[in-house]
Amino acid sequence: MTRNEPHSRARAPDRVRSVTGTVTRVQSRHARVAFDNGQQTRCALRKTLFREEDQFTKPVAVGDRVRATVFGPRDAVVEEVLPRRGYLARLQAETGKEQILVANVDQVLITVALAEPSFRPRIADRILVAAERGGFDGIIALTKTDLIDDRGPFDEMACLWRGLGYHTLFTSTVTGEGMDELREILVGSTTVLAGQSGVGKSSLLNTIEPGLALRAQTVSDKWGKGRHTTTASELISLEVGGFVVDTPGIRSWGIVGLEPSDIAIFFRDLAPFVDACKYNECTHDHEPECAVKDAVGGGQIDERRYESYLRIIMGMEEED
Ligand SMILES: Nc1nc2c(ncn2[C@@H]2O[C@H](COP(=O)(O)OP(=O)(O)O)[C@@H](O)[C@H]2O)c(=O)[nH]1
Ligand SMILES: [Mg+2]
Ligand SMILES: [Zn+2]
Repeated sequence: MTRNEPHSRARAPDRVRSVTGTVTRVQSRHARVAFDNGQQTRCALRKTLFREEDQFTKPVAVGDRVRATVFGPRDAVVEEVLPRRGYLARLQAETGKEQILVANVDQVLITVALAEPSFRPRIADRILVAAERGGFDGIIALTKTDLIDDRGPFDEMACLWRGLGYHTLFTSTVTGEGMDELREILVGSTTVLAGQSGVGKSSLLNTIEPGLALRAQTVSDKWGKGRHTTTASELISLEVGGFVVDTPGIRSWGIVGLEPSDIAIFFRDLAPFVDACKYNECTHDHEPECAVKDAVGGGQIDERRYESYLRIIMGMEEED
């Protein structure tokens, strides 16, 4: 009988419970689980969870809902991963397997500064592709409103995104603008943070809950860069309920494995037109009889969004 076999602990069967919870961190043979009653415990992973033929690099991912058997205060085993609602993943080149960064993501909070660093709306459009592909909501926070005088041009962009159905809000940690709205957005959901460095992600988190940003730093940030090429992420629980995760790299991972002709269907405004193009593999760039280009010309698709789309496919061709 090995130390890890559960029947060696069967002496107190009245204390053995089956519980569900959310995985907040994954190690090679263990996972930290936030149980639904609020307790967090380091759990062993049942050996049967490890299957060679699996499409994923690990059997359990951050964000997974799991069922575990609890034998005692520090003694629990993850038995089963409950069905995933979708996930954010990258392809591991060496094995061809998917590395899940976060499972059961509800939304990505795309953070774009109005100034310092200068406004770069195309980054948001790019991350929105990842959200559409992953099946979760894209929310855009336009930060540092206290630094600008004329909000007109930014209001226009906000209207454009809102018109596509993306919740867009203005924030400032200096004036407090948008903070109540942001809190409501985060409560009870699993939110992935995305955006360039310096746009104010950490400041937003700390305004919501003091000290949160430090806890939400990625494991690789805390333990030194370069040690992990595969970045480990960690789910941070909010006092108000819900989780946040700060995962760098979503910008490029969102489009990994896609062909240029596959990108347009993840642009909500371009997608309705792609079937009407003459060529099946149309990239909506140089091809004749392209319904997407016609829609741009006819004003049904905003030129700024089309430009974002073109930048993405041009970047992809450069990477090949
Ligand atoms: N004026 C102003 N500065 C901000 C705001 N939010 C963040 N900053 C500043 O921007 C810099 C980068 O912020 P930080 O939260 O670390 O950005 P992160 O890299 O996205 O986490 C810091 O110097 C912050 O003080 C804001 O709303 N207004
Ligand atoms: Mg930060
Ligand atoms: Zn086309």
